[in-house]
Amino acid sequence: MKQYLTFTEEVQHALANNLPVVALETTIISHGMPYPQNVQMAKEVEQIIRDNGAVPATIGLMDGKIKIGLNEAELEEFATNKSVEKVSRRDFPYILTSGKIGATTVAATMIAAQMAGIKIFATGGIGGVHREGEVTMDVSADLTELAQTNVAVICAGAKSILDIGRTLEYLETHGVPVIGYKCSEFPSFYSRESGFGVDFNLESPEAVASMLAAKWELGLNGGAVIANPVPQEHALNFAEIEAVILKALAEAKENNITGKKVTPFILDKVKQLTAGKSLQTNIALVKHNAEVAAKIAAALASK
Ligand code: PSU
Ligand code: MN
Repeated sequence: MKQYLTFTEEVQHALANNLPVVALETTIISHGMPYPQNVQMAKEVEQIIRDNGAVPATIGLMDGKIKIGLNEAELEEFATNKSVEKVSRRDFPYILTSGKIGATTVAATMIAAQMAGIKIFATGGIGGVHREGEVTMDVSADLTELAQTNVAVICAGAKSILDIGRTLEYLETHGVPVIGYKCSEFPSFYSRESGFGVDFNLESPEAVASMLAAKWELGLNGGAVIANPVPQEHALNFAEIEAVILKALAEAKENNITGKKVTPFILDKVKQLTAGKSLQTNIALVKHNAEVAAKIAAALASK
């Protein structure tokens, strides 16, 4: 498997010396935000991780390799190249053997992180069970990955474009702990509330690190969701966002959008309908997740 991985010097050095490392995804760059905010966000997030005592490893597929850590030119490529494919578990073999450029989703980033020996991953929001998913069977592969791969995902919850209740039920069935980091309500990405609770509330990076270490020492395979609500000053109003989401969902239906196009389509509509506001919130919450993830990675490395 190692023949498919390449590392930047910074990440290789960190992994060889047991220093804290935080994985980052590329779909958020290629399919989640417009240029140039996407590449600027990517660089700032990496710096926040360094400032908080860990090494960032942004992950992407390029030239037949799974790159663990990207240089500036590569980040720019993911941010600008329109032919970058969205990669989940199913897509690895095709993207690698065709030499295409693949941006990793939450699921794919978890897989690559586990291959590289990275346990902590920061992103914006996870995929989940889509609304009407009980009919369409549109359930993100992020959830099946959380069920089996030993990587903790620090995120601002799940966007309410999803059916958050069914998403949490799915995670419960598959034994994935949902931890509220300094909160007891599961956040819905742009907002700090969702109407749903978390399984456990933890108040420090050390407490999260201890829980993760115990889970994996017990041989309980799978990931964990560490839900870190967007800081209050950047949060959007839940009811306002709901109205926007209903419009976006209706447009997706009208246009018969299916498969892996669903999430990027809806995210793009939400972005258009909220003008620049949602983008600022999105950037702020990713930065906050990076900071918390770096602290958890540092606490885990010192165990
Ligand atoms: N949710 C967001 N922003 C995102 C995504 C999800 O709020 O950018 C991206 C992530 O990369 C996630 C993927 O892993 O979409 C899920 O896609 P799908 O629903 O097709 O599994
Ligand atoms: Mn889907």
